Amino acid sequence: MVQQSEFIWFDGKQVPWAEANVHVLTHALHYGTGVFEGIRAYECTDGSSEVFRLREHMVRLLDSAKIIGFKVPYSLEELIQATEDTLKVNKLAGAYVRPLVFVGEGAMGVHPGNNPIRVCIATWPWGAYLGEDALEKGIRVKCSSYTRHHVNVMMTKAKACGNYVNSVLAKTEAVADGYDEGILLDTTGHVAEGSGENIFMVRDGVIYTPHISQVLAGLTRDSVMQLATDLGFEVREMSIGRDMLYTADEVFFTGTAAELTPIREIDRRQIGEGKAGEITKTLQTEFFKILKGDNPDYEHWLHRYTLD
Ligand code: PPE
Repeated sequence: MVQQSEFIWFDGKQVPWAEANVHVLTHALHYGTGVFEGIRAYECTDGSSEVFRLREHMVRLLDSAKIIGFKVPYSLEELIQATEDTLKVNKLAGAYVRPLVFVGEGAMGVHPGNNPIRVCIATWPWGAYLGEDALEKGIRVKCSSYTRHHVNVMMTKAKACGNYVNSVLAKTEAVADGYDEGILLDTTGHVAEGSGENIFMVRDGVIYTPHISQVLAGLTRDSVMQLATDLGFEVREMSIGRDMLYTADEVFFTGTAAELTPIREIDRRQIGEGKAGEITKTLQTEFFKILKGDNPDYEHWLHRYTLD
């Protein structure tokens, strides 16, 4: 069960958690007509808090809406302010933040017509996405029997609700088969991403990740690529076959929810030494320092706030 907080920002107001409800004929419930974000806020070492890359997440939310064709009734600045206000009213020093823009009730039928565009921002405490041990010991994953979206079937750059049925299929299959997560291959058979994560591999000290053409442009992916480059690692984007993952020295997932999670086994093959690799651990340590506000070089990624 999600750990409830007191208020959810809904269409411009702070609404008590239990009252943030919609009608069953909400368009988005029927046709997946919504876009969302996943953002995390962290409590920093100095006692303040920060929302990680809040502005970029909200830009991506507005971009997702633009791709699907929704006009969001709030500005970028209003969404940023609403997020900070919601964290504060809920007295959350650290949290997961879930903004959702969706087509509300009105007309039925595929055409969204003049149905209202509704916006909410929920915040709640959320621990390690793939289990407590995952960040330390790594997880077991399988290549999914489901294929990731073709770029002209679903809009892969939009974090659209409907797109996630594909993720749900991959995740439930992986869990039912005894794995922690699934890796989806793209329509050419190359590695795309996890059900809710981007993927990286390390070979001979070089870090590789699939091109962003068919995957979500993850902000954690972008952050880790910049961090790794700054640390002196070579980072390359390229097409990756699943066989290349099998023989990689290290493989890891990145995502707001998953943070930086090592992968220790893929399709019953041990990856590297079957535990978090050295480069993965270095990146994890340095990334968490940034998230905790301990690396001033990346202060521009942090939206700081304090609870009164
Ligand atoms: N790919 C997919 C398909 C994806 O859903 C996410 C985030 C990423 C990559 C990584 O993107 P970023 O968070 O910007 O680094 N998935 C969100 C939702 C997870 C969920 O179960 O809900 C998240 O991590 O918040």
